[in-house]
Amino acid sequence: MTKNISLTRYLVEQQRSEGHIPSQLRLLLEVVARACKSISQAVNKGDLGEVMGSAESENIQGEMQKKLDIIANEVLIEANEWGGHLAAMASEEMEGIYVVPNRYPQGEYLLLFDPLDGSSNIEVNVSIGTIFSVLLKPEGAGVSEQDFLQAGAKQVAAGYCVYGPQTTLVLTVGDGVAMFTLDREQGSFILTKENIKVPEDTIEFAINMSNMRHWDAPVKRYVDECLQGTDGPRAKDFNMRWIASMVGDVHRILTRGGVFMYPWDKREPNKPGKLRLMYEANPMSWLIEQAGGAATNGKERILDIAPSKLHERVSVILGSKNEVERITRYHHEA
Ligand code: AHM
Ligand code: MG
Repeated sequence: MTKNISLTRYLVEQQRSEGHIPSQLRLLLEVVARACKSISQAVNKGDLGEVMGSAESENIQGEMQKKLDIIANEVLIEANEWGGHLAAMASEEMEGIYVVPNRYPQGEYLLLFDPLDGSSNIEVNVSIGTIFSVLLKPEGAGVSEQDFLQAGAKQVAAGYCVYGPQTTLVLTVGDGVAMFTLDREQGSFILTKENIKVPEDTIEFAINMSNMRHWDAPVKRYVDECLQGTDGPRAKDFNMRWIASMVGDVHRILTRGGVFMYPWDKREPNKPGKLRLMYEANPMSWLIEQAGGAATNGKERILDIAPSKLHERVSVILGSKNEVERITRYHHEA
């Protein structure tokens, strides 16, 4: 374990010696981390606070919102709107972009987030999290939704905070992946792992098996071969996990390897997938790539996809490199 290096110190060092982050980006990341601390507090209260249950409203994706989805969204907006580091924000929970109000100075960054990912897990006390992605606003006056439509490869910072048995913030600014654990006594995130590497091989896969009959042939082939274990072409037994919180599944993969899939399926053939490109797939894909893994939609690197709308969906296959490459090959062979 690294010795008591706070997130603040880590970011200052990244700024000073590595030159990865300008001061405005450092401020932005500190503010996001502070917001995650507040969200963690709210999540922790559970039934003791006024935070549980449905908000009786739907988001733009037609999904029912939980009270905590809305609380987390508000915490992130309120924390970030006044600092002068942002031009605008976009969220899974808001239809359009949120432009920083005129009463505050406008910065040069754009922040996207899924304020509370995996919210079906709130009531059952299973890990949930906040996912975020940071882009630079293209030059020019004003800010519009069009400014957000940049490929994931353009991200300047990305991360998530998982609210589980521990609250852990995981971050990349393009110089590898670092993990920070929230020390509740100190009230700060402390660096606990650096230079995270996802093993290239794995015997663990994560997919919602109940959708099997709806999958495409390449995904069926891959999972079927895993299930055959030592009797099949892979000649080894596989293990399966599905947390139903992408943050939880990705966190496991960054910790011990594995492959995560939420592929396109026939339930809604017109949608490319369930997960959203800009604030779920892109930040997670960059973290995974920064840790030596890979991320595709089956055919194309996720980070290369040019988005055409803010809430665009995408098929996601990410994790240990050799498995992701195998699944991609199955897609090309099909
Ligand atoms: P959410 O952002 O509305 O919470 O949905 C995203 C979540 C992911 O975290 C998770 O991987 C997936 O949806 C689980 O979906 P399912 O319930 O279909 O297994
Ligand atoms: Mg989500």
